[in-house]
Amino acid sequence: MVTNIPTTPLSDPLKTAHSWLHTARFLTEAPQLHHLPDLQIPEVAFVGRSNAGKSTCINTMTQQKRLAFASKTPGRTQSINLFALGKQGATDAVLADLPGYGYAAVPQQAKQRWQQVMANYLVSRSNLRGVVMLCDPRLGLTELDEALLEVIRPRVEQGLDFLVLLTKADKLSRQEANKALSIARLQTAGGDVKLFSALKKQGLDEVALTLWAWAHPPPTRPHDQHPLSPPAARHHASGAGDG
Ligand SMILES: Nc1nc2c(ncn2[C@@H]2O[C@H](COP(=O)(O)OP(=O)(O)OP(=O)(O)O)[C@@H](O)[C@H]2O)c(=O)[nH]1
Ligand SMILES: [Mg+2]
Repeated sequence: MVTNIPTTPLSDPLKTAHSWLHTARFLTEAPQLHHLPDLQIPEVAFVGRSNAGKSTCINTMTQQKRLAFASKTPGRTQSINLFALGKQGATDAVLADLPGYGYAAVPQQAKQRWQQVMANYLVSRSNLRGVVMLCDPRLGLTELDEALLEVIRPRVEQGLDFLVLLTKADKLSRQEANKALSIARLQTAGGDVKLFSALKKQGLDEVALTLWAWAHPPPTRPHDQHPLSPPAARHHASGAGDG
């Protein structure tokens, strides 16, 4: 008997993306940059002001209540937390939850130190493939967000993927949401800006598809100078000097 052609979940890009995100598990916590493991797989960083909803967004996308530490108290996330993605132990990407910036109660010195750590991370993390900036639309993109945009601009020009999520969209009317979208698009010079609500489960499909695509770029891209392309001269002939 001929069996039916299976419609496997994996044939549906949306299901593939969501089920991939649901594999997330804690990988490591790095209080400083030198504690970060040297990874060769794509990394996507979640950045934004304190309390913007970064940890909540990660928990929502991975469908896990307490993977990342979310809290009403700003400044809850104090280290870079990495979460591994990929089925059956085959890790093929990581999500990085970063501490937020701009929290008023943090002493000035600690603020500046962290801003420096984050800038260094964004500039130097070699496997960084994409950045999701989360922003509370009731505050809009602040000076610190704009400073961060400046830090990553050169890498975005070289192919780093970038997305702005206006979080807590459940708190906005449709008119307010449209206005916030327009302003953020202007501030990011036509960047990709989307609405997101963990509460109302708004924007989850778009974010899942985006993250999946970032972590799984097609094998042949037109400009092969992508930052994650393996250097051509990586495997030089060894044995020089052998006689
Ligand atoms: N209404 C609503 N509240 C949200 C949403 N997302 C996050 N929050 C709330 O916002 C607060 C901060 O969320 P977090 O996810 O801890 O924010 P964070 O950006 O990780 O904060 P830091 O770790 O301090 O940088 C919490 O009280 C969340 O419940 C949302 O989509 N809607
Ligand atoms: Mg957090």
